[in-house]
Amino acid sequence: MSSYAERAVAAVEERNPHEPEFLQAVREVYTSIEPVLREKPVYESEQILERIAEPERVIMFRVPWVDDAGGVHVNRGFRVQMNSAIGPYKGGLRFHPSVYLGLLKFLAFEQVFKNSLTTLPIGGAKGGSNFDPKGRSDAEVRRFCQSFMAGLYSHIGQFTDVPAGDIGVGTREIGYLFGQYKRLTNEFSGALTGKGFGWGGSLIRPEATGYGAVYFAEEMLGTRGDGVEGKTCLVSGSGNVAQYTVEKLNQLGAKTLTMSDSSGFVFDPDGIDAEKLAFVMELKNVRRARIAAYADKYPRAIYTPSSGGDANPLWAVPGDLAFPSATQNEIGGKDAANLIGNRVIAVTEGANMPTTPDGIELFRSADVLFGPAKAANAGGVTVSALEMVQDSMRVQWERGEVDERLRNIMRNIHSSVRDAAERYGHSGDYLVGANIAGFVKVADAMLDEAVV
Ligand code: NDP
Ligand code: 2IT
Repeated sequence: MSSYAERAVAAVEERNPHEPEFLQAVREVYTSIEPVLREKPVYESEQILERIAEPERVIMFRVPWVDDAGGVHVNRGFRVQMNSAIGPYKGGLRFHPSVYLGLLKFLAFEQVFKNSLTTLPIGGAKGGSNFDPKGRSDAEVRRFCQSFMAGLYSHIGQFTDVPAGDIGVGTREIGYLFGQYKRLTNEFSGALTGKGFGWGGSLIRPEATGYGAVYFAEEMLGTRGDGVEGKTCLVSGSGNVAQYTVEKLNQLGAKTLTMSDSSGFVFDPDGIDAEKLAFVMELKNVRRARIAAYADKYPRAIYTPSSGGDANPLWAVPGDLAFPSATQNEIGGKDAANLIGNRVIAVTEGANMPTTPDGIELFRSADVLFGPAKAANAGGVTVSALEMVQDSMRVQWERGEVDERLRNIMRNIHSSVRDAAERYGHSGDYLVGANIAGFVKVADAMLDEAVV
């Protein structure tokens, strides 16, 4: 007879046939929490797996806007409010042409368990649009953001749902979104996080995801008497998460060899030091140009354009630690095999679901330390939740205080994930541990709150 997890996966597949990323995320979680489902049959009798994969609410709206030449465009806006059992909905907004409902359902589903792991009282959500910011002027992005918020504002709020950034949404976009929210509601409240420090934001929020991922790697390596100091590192992406991953790696004495964008990657044999990272930040955040320009500026670096093949040459560069920090499914089976062939010690997921299921299996069987996204990249939403605390108290904490809290929470996430894996007979398996620890808290809250 099939298990409850298998039956629930089959039911979710039948209901959501054209959403491959969502199904991938659900399969991974459900199959890895089997031990806890066996231990507590009440999860089945109360249909927790059926309920937890169904968004509490989905908002979908038209986003019309006018380009600089007067042309009219229409995009699609979404907010997937997945689960509010342990707190108000919380999660980022993604602006990227690949966005559709199924992609946001995967991200919102992951967010539920990630937010549970942070130890803070936040439910899970995700939103965004298929708007492509590339090549758009500042004024076009501003008009788009204002129109997006006109469609969203009545569904969010400090006690309801608190969006933040994700791919394509950084401090600039949060500013435009926040200004419009404030205008429409006549209220200055912490309804968005990732705000500028001068208008209600938290210090360390820009750094939090990248710093948190490196802190998590440090914890994992610590279990083997090792650390990031002196290691060579492969980082993908060159956006928010990648930039602050490299910054923290530099601070801790590691050397980063690679960064990338969707056009290609750079390999710098001398390492991307603080000065070169400042160049990348200016290139990506101010000039909004391509990473290829890095190799023009630093001629010892080699630029390789994306080929679209089934293996990414970035992951064939020899390195001790890998930090995939761009997007989902960016490490496939061949990439994992290449990393293992080059004796990678740890893979720490800065992006959401960057490793495919066959990649994960290979890392497991090769005994590579594997930090799954919902634990390893939880630092971003952690400091978002700390921003909510500061907004409620009408205070702003010092940089050192926020960083210290982030460091402690990443340490706690690491130990709760390890403990859960150990308790259920999967010692050292961070994937099983993260899924179980994240799930149990939300599922038990759902039991307490009855069938709603
Ligand atoms: P940014 O928009 O700042 O940067 C994204 C980077 O990834 C860019 O270099 C971008 O290249 C690259 N990228 C995006 N899509 C693709 C793609 N389809 N193929 C190849 N490269 C791509 O986003 P973030 O750094 O904020 O987010 C990166 C990842 O981290 C995402 O998975 C996000 O969900 C996750 N994350 C982000 C958090 C945050 O706080 N921001 C928190 C937790 C997770 P290009 O410029 O060419 O598009
Ligand atoms: O994937 C994520 O955790 C984020 N994009 C951050 C969400 C948040 O609310 O800060």
